[in-house]
Amino acid sequence: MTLLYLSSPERSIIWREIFARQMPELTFIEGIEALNDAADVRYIATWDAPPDIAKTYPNLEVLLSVGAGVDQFDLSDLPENVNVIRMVTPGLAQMMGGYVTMGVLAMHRDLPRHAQQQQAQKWPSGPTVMTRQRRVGVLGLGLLGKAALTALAPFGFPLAGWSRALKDIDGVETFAGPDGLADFLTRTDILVCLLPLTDETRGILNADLFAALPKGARLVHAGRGEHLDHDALLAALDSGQLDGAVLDVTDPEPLPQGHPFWAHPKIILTPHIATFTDFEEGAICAVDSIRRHIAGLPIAGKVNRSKGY
Ligand code: NDP
Ligand code: OXD
Repeated sequence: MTLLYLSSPERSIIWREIFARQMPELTFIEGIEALNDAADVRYIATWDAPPDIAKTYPNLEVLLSVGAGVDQFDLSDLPENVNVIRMVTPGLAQMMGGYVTMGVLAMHRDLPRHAQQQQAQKWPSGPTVMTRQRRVGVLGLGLLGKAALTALAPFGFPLAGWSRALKDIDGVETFAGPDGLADFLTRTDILVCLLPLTDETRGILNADLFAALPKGARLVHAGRGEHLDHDALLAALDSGQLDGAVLDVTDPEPLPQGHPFWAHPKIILTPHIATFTDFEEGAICAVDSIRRHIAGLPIAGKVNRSKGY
């Protein structure tokens, strides 16, 4: 029973040790060069799937993403019997809660404008908006969307969320599906995107969506770069339809030199750091997922292949 590990050497120091301790029956192989027989491989842990995965690893049972997303995999390229599993760890959720809180508060308190004023050595104050007057809406109510809402709860923003299937979350107004999107957007002053990237969500942050938000709304985007139409965001910021954006993800990453987002006065850009899979938590999650797979038990991070997340 072999796990083929194809990720960074820093992560492998921790993973190797945890697998040796918690799953000694499994052979941990780091790198394709170290592999004697590809037919031994039952599990692969990686960010990018190796080419020709189905043909090369005929006995593969589980493809583990070392991150929270799986959009980097071509799911159509994998045999149906291969389970795709992503990281679901407490640290991922906790850190994202902190990032979204930071982004929402930065937008709520007009941080980009204050930063500009500091540069200009100016001290004017703007109108004060109370949190109860600023409605926050989260696109995506999975592990990370829910964590964001939990982190935001103490501040007093009216909260809402949108997902594919309707959810019941204490203190949160919920909306679902394409039919629920317009009503969700109409009541949202700060929009947070924590959707997975799928064929249905690619390009969702576009001119139509921005036009459906109240004038002067703001965006906090920590999903995937391909959710966002860059030109539409720039146009919405120029026209005042949107009044600010915090972006943790872009397409491509990093942006090319000279891209308008780098120096835009209304954009705060961070380099895909909203959250991170702690190596130790990731290894523990991987061991647990493999154990559950072997035992035929439900697995928290198991991807629904037809939905794509
Ligand atoms: P989950 O799979 O747990 O949750 C996804 C949520 O999105 C679910 O609530 C789902 O609805 C909803 N959703 C998916 N498709 C649609 C759709 N077509 N219409 C409406 N709702 C939809 O994902 P996580 O919360 O763990 O992660 C979300 C994303 O965050 C990742 O896929 C990745 O893109 C991003 N991410 C960003 C990081 C960063 O550092 N910036 C790090 C890690 C992840 P339902 O519940 O009804 O199925
Ligand atoms: C992830 C990410 O999916 O870093 O883990 O975005």
